Amino acid sequence: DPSNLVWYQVGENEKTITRPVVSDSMVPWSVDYRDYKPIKYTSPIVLKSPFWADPLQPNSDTRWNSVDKQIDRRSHLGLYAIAQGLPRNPVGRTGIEGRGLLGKWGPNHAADPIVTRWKLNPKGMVEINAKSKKPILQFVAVERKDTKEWAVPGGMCDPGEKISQTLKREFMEEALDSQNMNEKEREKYYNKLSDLFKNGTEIYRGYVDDPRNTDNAWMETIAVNFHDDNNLFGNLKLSAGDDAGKVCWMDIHSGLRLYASHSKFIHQVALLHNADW
Ligand code: RP5
Ligand code: MG
Ligand code: MG
Repeated sequence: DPSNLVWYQVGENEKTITRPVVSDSMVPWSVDYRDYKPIKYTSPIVLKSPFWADPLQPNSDTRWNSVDKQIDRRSHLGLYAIAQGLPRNPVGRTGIEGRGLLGKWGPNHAADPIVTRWKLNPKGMVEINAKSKKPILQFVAVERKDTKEWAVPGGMCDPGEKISQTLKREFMEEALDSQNMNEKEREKYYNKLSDLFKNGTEIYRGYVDDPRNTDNAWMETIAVNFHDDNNLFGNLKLSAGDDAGKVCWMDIHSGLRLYASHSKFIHQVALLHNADW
């Protein structure tokens, strides 16, 4: 995947780092690769030890593969190995050692809310694709500020936070710009969202093919679909916030090219609803 060869960094010290190519056959750790020369990289943002990041060298009492002082260090893929004191990416070689832009050594957990509705034509009827004869589904998409790619408005789980909270909080921040609401507005939107988010269908749980992944730090997520069949969302105004630059209802079809593994999640959602793809 060519988008995986480039290392993005936003904010201060913006620069691009080229990820050494690891051919698919050399990815598994079980394959002997004596000439493997990953570059070492930890972003200057992470080196400054922000509150969301682990220490530069993990403490000797870090509890890998467990919940460690509220931080979930378990992987959805099962137990991961510790090599030379550092977690090893369970999927294999990535070309980069260190944490790159990720805060946590090992799994970095996120949640992805996929909010969908049927596309309506100007007459208010569900729009049907002429070729497939299937109805067209739309989802709330954001344009990420970092890579400028369209994506699901997901984000990282805070320590101790329940997934259901992360899903709501990230949707509020990125698709409704809750950080720029007053208390009253925030409550109104939160209550509406809570209604819609009561019934979700889990779409995916596992590793994400994220451009930030390294040999020692990687993204994992739980993606959940919330389908707005009762037009709860009808008059909720979308507004991009936090790490999202734009937001919109996007038509779902097989031509979508989204951030990381998000096209795969959206395809699953289309199958779930027997929608056009
Ligand atoms: C992706 O990164 C996940 O699927 C999730 O959408 C996202 C979380 O990272 P941030 O949006 O907080 O950067 O791997
Ligand atoms: Mg976010
Ligand atoms: Mg995000």
